[in-house]
Order: sequence, then structure tokens, then C-alpha cells
Amino acid sequence: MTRTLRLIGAPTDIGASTRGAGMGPDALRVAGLANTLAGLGFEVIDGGNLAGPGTPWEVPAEGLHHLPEVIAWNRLVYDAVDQALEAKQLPILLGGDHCIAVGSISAIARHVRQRRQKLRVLWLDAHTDVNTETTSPSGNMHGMPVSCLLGHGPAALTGWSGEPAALAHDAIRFLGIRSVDAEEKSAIRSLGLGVFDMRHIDEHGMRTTMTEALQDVDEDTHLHVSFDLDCLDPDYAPGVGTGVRGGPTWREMQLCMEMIADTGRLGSLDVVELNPALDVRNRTAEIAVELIESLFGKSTLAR
Ligand code: HAR
Ligand code: MN
Ligand code: MN
Ligand code: MN
Repeated sequence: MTRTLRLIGAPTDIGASTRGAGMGPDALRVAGLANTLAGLGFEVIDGGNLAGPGTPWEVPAEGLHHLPEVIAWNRLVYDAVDQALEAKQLPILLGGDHCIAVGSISAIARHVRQRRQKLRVLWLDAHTDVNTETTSPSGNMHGMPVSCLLGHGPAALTGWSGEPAALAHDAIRFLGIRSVDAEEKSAIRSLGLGVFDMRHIDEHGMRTTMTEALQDVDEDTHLHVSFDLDCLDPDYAPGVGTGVRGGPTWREMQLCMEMIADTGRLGSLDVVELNPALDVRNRTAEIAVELIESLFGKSTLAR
């Protein structure tokens, strides 16, 4: 049976510190995402862009930045991802900044629980995004989605999956991490989160790291990949708002994607933090498309 993929555009930079991620969905389209996936034998439906609130010019001085708009965007994302899953389509959420992962992963968690499957989230990112209202140094909501999903975020963005926490602490693995705020470090330790930081990848290599990250993924597992493009080294992926030196190379990221594809359990995907305003001739979008192609099973030799 042909698998149907549904592209869902969420053109917003509402949770970010830098403007521009709202152009991400169209940059991925221009880089040929739909045709590339169709070339692998999938049916691809581009559902277009969600229409959420604009980003106000003024950034609030205090508290959570743009919380009402972040909630509105996540409601739209939740509904669109939920509808795709109900229609047995594999949702590919095109961001947009990373705050929209609250809506997508909440919808996915509810769906997975109803089907008595196991959820495993791979958070590919330079950052752990596990700040809260009280720990965030910036007030930017793209640094907080993981806390919302673990049940510790701002109340208005927590509990959307129908349970207090969309994710158990051991349902998520972080990869490529190299920028963690002081209070995030304590949270990682106290929550017992599985973080494969860059030192881990340096010491053990991507192959061993991915084998560890994918441990216990079985035929009952729904694998969700939340792909923040700043996971990649900025030499390869300059088009992001908060790039951090010292990330995985293009080849390391390819292997990461190929090993996820090999599990056959990929059930949903977020592609976030692409900022075309900071990109160089759409290079980051093109690299993202090539990596997504590997994630969906492109192989040099196998048919
Ligand atoms: N940790 C910082 C903060 O919370 C920076 C977060 C940047 N986040 C992203 N997503 N780009 O990973 O403000
Ligand atoms: Mn992120
Ligand atoms: Mn990031
Ligand atoms: Mn727990």
C-alpha cells in the first residue's frame, strides 16, 4: 500500500528570538521537498500553510513572549496533525520555529496512546529546549517545548494530549546537543532525560550513538523525529536563527537519518527553525530536503 505523506506548513517565527523562520515552509517547497518524496514512491499531499496570527513588532519585555499567539499557532498545528493521523497520513510539519512541536507532538501522543503503541521522540537539535517560564533566560517559547510536553511547561501549553504529560521522561532522546542553559542542566539531571550531546557523538561516533538512541524501538513503536535544523553544524546549515558551532557534519547527519529509516518505524516528522532570511542561496533548505530524503529511505545502492 502506498504511504501518504501530508505536508503541513506552519509559517511562523512567533517563538523565536530572530525573525524569518516564518518563511521556512516555502523555502522547503522551493527546494523540492514534495517532488523528492514523491520520487521515493510516496503519495504526497501538500496541505498548504496554516493561517495563524502574525508576529507583533514589539517583543514583550517580561514573561513569556507572545504566549497567546504561540497558543493559537499550536492549536492550529494540533488540529492539522490530528486530522492527518486520523486520515492515516504521515504528517510532516514544516516550521516555523520549534515552539510548534507542542501542538504536533501532543496530537501524536494522543493518537499513539489510543492505539496502544509506544511513542519514541528523537529530538535532533543543538539545544534541549527544556526551559520553563521560570528558568528561561530569554522568554522565547522555542526554548520550552520539551518542558510543555513533559508536563512542566506553562500551564496553557501543557496537558494537550489528554494526559498531564504528553511524554514520559524516557520517551524522548536528544541528539547533537551543545547548548544547554545552566538551569536546563539541572532539569536534565532531575528528570533523567536521555541526552546524547556532541561529546558523546565525538567519543562514540554517530553509529553507536544512534544504536543507543534507537534501543527498544520495535514494531509497536511510533517514531517521531523533531528535526531542528540548528542540529547540523552551521558550516553546512547557515540558515538558522540560533546556530551553534560544533555540530554534526553532513555525513554524520546522513547516517543518523539512514539509521532511523532502517527501523521502518518513522511515523511523523517536524522540520523546524529553518530561517531563509539568514540562509545562503537556499542551501540549508536543500540540505534539509536531502536529509529528509534519507530519512524516508533513500539509499545509494538498495532499491
Ligand atoms: N536555550 C535558549 C533559550 O531558551 C535558546 C533556545 C534556542 N532554541 C532554539 N531551538 N533554537 O532549539 O532561550
Ligand atoms: Mn529546538
Ligand atoms: Mn535549536
Ligand atoms: Mn518519569
